[in-house]
Amino acid sequence: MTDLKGALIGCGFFAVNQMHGWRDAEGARIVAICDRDPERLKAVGDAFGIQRRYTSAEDLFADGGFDFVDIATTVGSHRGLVEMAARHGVATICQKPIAPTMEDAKAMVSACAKSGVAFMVHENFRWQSPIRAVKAAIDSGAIGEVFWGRVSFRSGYDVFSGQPYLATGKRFIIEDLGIHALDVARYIFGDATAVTARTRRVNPAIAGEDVATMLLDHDGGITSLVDCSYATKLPIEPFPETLMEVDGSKGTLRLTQGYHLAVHSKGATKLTNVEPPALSWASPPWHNIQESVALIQQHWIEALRARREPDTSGRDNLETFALVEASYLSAAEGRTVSLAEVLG
Ligand code: NAD
Ligand code: 89Y
Repeated sequence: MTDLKGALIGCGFFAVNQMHGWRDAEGARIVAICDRDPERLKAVGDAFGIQRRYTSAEDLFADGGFDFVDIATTVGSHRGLVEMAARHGVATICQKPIAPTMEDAKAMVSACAKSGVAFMVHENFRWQSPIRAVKAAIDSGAIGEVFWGRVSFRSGYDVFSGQPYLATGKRFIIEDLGIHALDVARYIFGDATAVTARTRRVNPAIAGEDVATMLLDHDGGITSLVDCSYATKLPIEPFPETLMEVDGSKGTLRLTQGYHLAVHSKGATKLTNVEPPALSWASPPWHNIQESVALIQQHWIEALRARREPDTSGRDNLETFALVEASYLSAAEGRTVSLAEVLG
């Protein structure tokens, strides 16, 4: 079977991981790249040996010659680029957060649906091996029926030096990082119906909130707590580990720092090391995230070939984005917000 051909738009900080992932992927390769910044375009083009280079997305689509586009720009450009891809009938992956508003996010999903093109949001945290191990342990029935859970990401890591734009937005941690933890909560505990959130800014040098605590009601009656912080200075820095606690009718599960998974059931505790492998191009501590990039890309290739909706399709991601919107609204107004209110 011939490789799918892809184009990547946005050759910045995170796209380098995506380019490494595509280089190793089975069944797809990147044939063209685009960035409006010529220096970044050159750096990625030279590093990955891509000859077709564009400073304008319009020119890239006009020339065509690829089956899908991978959009790794920041949120402000997502809608315009996804709609452009839909107009050209090109299947699309778009980085998180899908859009700045629910209106934009819905318009993007609808544009792709109308054009009949596949649309996936690059929501990779649920593809991390430790998160997959949690899901497998729950699905094995070892801890019985789940009634409570926690998804926690607390760190003091300096994310601003690599991604300076994170310090300048009115919204920070929920939109940037909490969005992943909220998606993991949906993946493990099911869709949510309501959220109650509190936020805080501790770091005076940034514009948005760097601490958020969210209480979620899930469809099946599970309650979960999703908490994230970039203002938490711990003796051993856990970045970028997502930690989890799950209580069930027959036992408990704990995913603790250092990628330790403890499944306690029937009076015995099974301990497993679930640290992801560091791929050849990995740069610890990012290896956990980097492996999940490779895994979500392989999932995209398989879904596209099988004409199956990807797990984190645009349609699916509206539910995750609704949790982001509902959390900001809840924190601003000090009340519980139902997902129906923000989904419309
Ligand atoms: P960045 O600013 O370093 O890179 C973005 C690049 O896109 C820049 O080089 C910019 O010139 C280019 N660009 C912007 N608009 C463009 C347009 N219209 N046409 C062509 N080029 C354009 O940002 P980053 O830190 O690499 O983040 C990129 C995206 O990846 C963000 O959405 C961020 O949230 C996401 N991200 C995801 C993860 C993850 O684990 N999923 C981790 C980090 C960042
Ligand atoms: O942008 C963020 C993401 O998606 O994962 C970690 C990150 O790079 C910083 O919070």
